[in-house]
Amino acid sequence: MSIQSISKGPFEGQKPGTSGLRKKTRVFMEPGYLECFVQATLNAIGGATGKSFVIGGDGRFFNREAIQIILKMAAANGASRVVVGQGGLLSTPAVSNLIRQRKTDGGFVLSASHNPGGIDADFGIKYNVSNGGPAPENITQSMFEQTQVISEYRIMDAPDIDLSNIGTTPLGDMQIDIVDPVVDYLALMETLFDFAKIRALFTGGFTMRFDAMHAVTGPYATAILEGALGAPKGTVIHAIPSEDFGGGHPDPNPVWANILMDEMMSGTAPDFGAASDGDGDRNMIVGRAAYVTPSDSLAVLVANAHLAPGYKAGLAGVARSMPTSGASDKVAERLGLNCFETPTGWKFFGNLLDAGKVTLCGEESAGTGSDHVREKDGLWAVLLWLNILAERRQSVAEIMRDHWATYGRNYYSRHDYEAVPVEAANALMEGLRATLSDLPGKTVGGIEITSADEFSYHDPVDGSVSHNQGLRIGFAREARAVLRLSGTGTEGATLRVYLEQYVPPEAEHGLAVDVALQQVRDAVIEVTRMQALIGRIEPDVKT
Ligand code: VG1
Ligand code: CO
Repeated sequence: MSIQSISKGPFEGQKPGTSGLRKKTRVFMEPGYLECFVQATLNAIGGATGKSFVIGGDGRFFNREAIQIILKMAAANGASRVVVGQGGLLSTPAVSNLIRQRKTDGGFVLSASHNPGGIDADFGIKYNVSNGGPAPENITQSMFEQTQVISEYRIMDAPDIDLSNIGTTPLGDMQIDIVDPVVDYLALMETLFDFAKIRALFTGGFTMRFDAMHAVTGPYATAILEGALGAPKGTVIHAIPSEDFGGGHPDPNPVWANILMDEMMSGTAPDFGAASDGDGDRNMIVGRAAYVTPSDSLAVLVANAHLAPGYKAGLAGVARSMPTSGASDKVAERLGLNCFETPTGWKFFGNLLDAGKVTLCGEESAGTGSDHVREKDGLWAVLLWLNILAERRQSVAEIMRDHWATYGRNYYSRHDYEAVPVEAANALMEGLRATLSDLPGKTVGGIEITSADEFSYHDPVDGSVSHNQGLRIGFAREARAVLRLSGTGTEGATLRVYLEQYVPPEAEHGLAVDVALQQVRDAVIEVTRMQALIGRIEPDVKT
């Protein structure tokens, strides 16, 4: 075994986006591409000498090969220890937990999350720091700078490491700990939730379907729901992770999780349904004939978290990403909790969580989490819902009705326009940006615009500022629209339009979401000149 220095790089475009570097799988498979990004990351953190890392991925195509490469590079760069999931599998929240529990210097997550997998689909890599959370912007920025100047990488010339057995194995001077992906995560969940009570709920005949979408949560959900909590076999479907997610799109929303949705809307629906994404950090919650929009789910969790043992002392506060609806703000206001609005992406919650300013965080994109790790956590959200259902003994639909009657309802939907030509998407955003200051006071599509700006975030903990985090338009009567371009896509641009209309507790809460949002949608289409600039007004996906 020898350490080799290979001349390679730089590669263009290795700029981490909302959640790490995501590209077509074939791009990652180009000789030296992954290697240069990993070396740039190690260079950006001041080298790997004596350091320890966690490595795991969601099992998609190229996961195994990528893990072998990173292990050999870590060894060649002088790392002392790497913790890796058996078979190379770890969910994103499990990586976060292991970094924290085993006090490693950081970790690598191999995933493109909710993007499809396969040789002609997507792959991704993300670096997390010692608090268990995604690298903050100053680090992703220096990683990007390193990718632009890199000229060689170091790798151990060694045979592949067998990751199939739990235990410890050396690679040169580095120690590799191969761990069960589920055990430590399950132990953490047991400290937060009343497993006996949830078990009793299932014993009492409560029924559930969890769609793992052929992705990484399969083994976790099976062990926790069907194992520790005693739910009947078959509660978890699509439970075996596959390299291409069964040919599907592991995105837990009503469009891509349509098999689960169809069952939940049918006459034979179980009491509760949930799904998670490729890497296990997102969640979809759906009751019998009652889809819960992620922003509402966050609000319900904030209002009810004290019912679970891990949160019985109450919450320090709540943070949501800017495009997430204000439903959680309404709860925070009434409960007197700290309330923060951050840019899209979990990396912005890290400082608030570390400083103890917030306990729960959430994003409209089906991400919810707490201070138990520094990532969003799909199964955690499902277990918190189960704990609440076990305490309240009401249906999901009843809980939602009560919630809206108490706090009002934030009708909400996100409209995605996918694979828009980059120039067209930029033209639309530029055009809107240029008119922002003229908009307040105008009436468009029958509603008056009261504010319009581009969101900048001032981190209250470290004072850093992040500009260009989305264009927002406020309307009279608590309606709002937000526009931004996705930072996780791999093809063209994805335009995200977030629509929201608040109605107070005494108002009608049973409108179809599209109907409630019609006015604000029409206003956005008009004000952005959408038809003229991108050639369409119908989105590809509504969540
Ligand atoms: C999307 C979501 C964002 C989420 C990010 C990563 O980003 O909107 O809320 O944090 O994906 O989630 P963007 O830039 O495409 O809008 V995951 O589960 O893909 O790690
Ligand atoms: Co994800």
